[in-house]
Amino acid sequence: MQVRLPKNFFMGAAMSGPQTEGAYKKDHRLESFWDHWSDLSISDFYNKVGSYVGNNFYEKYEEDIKLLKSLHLDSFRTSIQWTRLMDQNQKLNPEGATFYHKVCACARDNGIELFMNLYHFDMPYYLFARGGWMNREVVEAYAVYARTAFRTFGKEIRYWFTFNEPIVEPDQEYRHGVWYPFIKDAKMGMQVQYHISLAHSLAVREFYKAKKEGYMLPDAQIGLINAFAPPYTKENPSPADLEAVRMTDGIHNRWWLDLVTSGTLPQDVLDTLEKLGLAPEMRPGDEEILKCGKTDWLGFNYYQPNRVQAPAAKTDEAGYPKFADPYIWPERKMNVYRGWEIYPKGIYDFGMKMKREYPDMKFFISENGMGVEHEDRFRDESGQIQDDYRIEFVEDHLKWVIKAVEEGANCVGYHYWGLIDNWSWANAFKNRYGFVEVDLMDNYSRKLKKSAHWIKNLIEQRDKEDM
Ligand code: IFM
Repeated sequence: MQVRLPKNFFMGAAMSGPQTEGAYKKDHRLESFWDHWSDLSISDFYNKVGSYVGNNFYEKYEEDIKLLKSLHLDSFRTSIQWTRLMDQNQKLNPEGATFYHKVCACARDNGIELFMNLYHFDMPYYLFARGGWMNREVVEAYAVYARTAFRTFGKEIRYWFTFNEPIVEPDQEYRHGVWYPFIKDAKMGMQVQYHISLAHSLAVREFYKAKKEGYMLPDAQIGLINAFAPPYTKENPSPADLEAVRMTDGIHNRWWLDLVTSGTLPQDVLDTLEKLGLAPEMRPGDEEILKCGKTDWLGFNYYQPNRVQAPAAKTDEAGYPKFADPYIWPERKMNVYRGWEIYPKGIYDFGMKMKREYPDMKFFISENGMGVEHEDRFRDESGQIQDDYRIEFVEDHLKWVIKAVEEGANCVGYHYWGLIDNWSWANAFKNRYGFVEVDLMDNYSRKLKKSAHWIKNLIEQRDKEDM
């Protein structure tokens, strides 16, 4: 298979506000969940680098957007930080708004299509202190924030997203307890997941309202982005292995896919949760809210497949029912730095699933990338990082994306994560993902890696053929 990019296909890159902006105290920005955790226990972060730094996008956004353009990328996703745009009385913070207006203007002037996400795991701390996603008031507060964002930037941004990877906070903060506040409570995890689903739906309702009232561009679109890790099991699965697949797929994928395509949650999953005493608390009228959750399109973040098998024990260490154990595929190839399996065909399998089961929903690959530790050792004499492994990774994935498109998947683009090395939560700057290096010892200066030239040539080649 040769990489020949489809025509009329977004080729861009993704990053996020909390991972790039830095300037954490500028514009009267509020304290975020991450700032609070960093203050509380900086040793939880790789090399004690907390949430404050980003990659200095706040100062360098013009340089970065020009960089995108110079690499022939046509689109760029980032996120508004709730903490920067709003004050603690849930009113617009004009200083924060000015920053995002400048980013929008810069993208427009450089011909870059901005994909704007509203939430990337970055809750204002004062709301987290009130219970975070466990609290219905926070769901309401998110709707106010979304409404404010749509009405403030509606004429400047065409492509909007409510959440990035809404599965991550229920998992990391409440089910697996690996992020602050380190809770391991399956029931809370489901409640948080449910409340995020309501928050998404209320935001979509606000989007269409704002559109109807003329605040948005006439062709504005709204979507949701999730890490839809395709589920796999053993070659000759037992009924119990298949049951593990059903619930893993149900909670991680179908939950969100049903929400954005039909405004419902998968009944078989809700039934199982009910039987096990894990069902979220739902209020009268919620069904109507969820019905508003249908979107125009979908972002598919793909890094790794989810291989599962029947759990060895019925309950986990906290006594909660267990749906699955990991299954180690004997042939797996790993990204050892991140501990994630590399399986490019997963991207194609998901594309085919979308074609079969959700044929009316268009989607794009909203994240795909390779984080590598100590990239310095791959520097050549000229000082450039020779990241051939990244080129191979992207090439292998793009081949499967193209195959899916050729076989009828409604996939309209590919965004690499992340264009420029950025801060990655508890891992901080441990694993570098960028096509562009950030030198932390030299005022966050940017330097192209080998892969930046490669992607530029690939897109240039397609654009030349188009002429
Ligand atoms: O850095 C993250 C991003 O915030 C969400 N998707 C996965 C990336 C790489 O770990």
